[in-house]
Amino acid sequence: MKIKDIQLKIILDSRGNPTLEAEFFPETPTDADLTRTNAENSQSSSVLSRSSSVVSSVPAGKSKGSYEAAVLEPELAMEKFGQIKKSILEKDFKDQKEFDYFLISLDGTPTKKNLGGNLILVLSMCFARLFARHNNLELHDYLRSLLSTFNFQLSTQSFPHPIFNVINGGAHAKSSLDFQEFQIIPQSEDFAIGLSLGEEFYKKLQRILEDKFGKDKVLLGDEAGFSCPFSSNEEALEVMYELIEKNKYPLRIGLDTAATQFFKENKYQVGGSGYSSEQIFDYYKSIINRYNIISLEDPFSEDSFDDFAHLEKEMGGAVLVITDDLTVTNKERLKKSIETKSGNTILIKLTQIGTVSETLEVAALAYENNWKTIVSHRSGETLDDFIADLAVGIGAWGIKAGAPAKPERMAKYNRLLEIWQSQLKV
Ligand code: 2PG
Ligand code: MG
Repeated sequence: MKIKDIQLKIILDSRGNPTLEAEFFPETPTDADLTRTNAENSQSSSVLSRSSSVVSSVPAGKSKGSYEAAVLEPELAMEKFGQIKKSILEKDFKDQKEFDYFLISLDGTPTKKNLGGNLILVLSMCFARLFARHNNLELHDYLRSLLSTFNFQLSTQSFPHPIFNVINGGAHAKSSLDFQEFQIIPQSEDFAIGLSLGEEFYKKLQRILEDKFGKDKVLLGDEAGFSCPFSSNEEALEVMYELIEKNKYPLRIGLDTAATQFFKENKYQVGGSGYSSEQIFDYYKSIINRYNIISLEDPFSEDSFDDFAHLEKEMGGAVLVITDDLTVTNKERLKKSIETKSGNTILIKLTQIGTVSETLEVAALAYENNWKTIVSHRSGETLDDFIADLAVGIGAWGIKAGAPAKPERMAKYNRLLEIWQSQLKV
């Protein structure tokens, strides 16, 4: 597939920070293409859609792992793009891998620090969208088909569980909470039911928090979850747990503690005290049991393979032990985690590695080793809904897209709803 033109520009993300948006324009269909397409499909709209452009944009993290792909300042990325644009437009790419690895080789560094993971990714996502359209495929079907290029055939038809981050702490809020994300996860396999449960819980929680702290003290964090002056992590868990129990909601609680953020001088600083890894381990065990917690993401700092392995060994049968900063969607770090049994579920973030192909390769590796995947947004988001298709495409166990509020989060949940409804019709 040849690309006729690419436009790159700077837009603002949900935190008001500059980020990249790319637009790919396909080669205009030739007369032969038009005749062929008309014969294949009598609806001329398909021809029109094939000839229109596609747009993608990249989000940005705040609690980032040290091993993530490099991010360039958007202004500098624009300059770099000016240097490589011609070489991209000259080529006729046979598939996603060829496109992505062309950019990887142009960059020439393991961390993509030359061109920037953000620049490479925004181009890679646009290529995926254009290639899917070129082949008359829904993006999620196209992404699923790409898994097989990494020798993995997905057999399950499950739909991702939405993971709603309803209380924000850590780096994502001004509150005193050490833990970053307090999530609810519907137990229903029906996505539409799960979404409405999330909405109902979120609205009830808002009323409870406003009564407890006063309206002016209930703010929103970066991922649209509530940010309030809780006195401890347990106080936040207690409010959520009570609400679930009182209404008998089929919801479980999940946590992303994002422990790298509060690991200082070899101790986990929680609630004003320093915990050793053994102490924080025992603390996690007690809250998992008390609040019937289903998942724990980044409970230890980003190089603590052994501590993750310990938790996986003791609690892995009952809890999703999720690696985020530990694995950073990186094949080598996932390999090490698999070898050391440091977890059972990997968080998948396109931005951490910087291309669609490498992301899929990591997902395939996870599945081959019986790990689950959860696709995730970033705290600084855009209106792009690519990750919804990615989560469905790779058959992820879940998708983390923030609270069910704010347009940049709802874009993902609404796209999932659209895919869910379209699958019901089949
Ligand atoms: C995380 C992410 C997304 P950030 O830690 O999982 O929720 O946060 O995008 O700030 O790295
Ligand atoms: Mg995380």
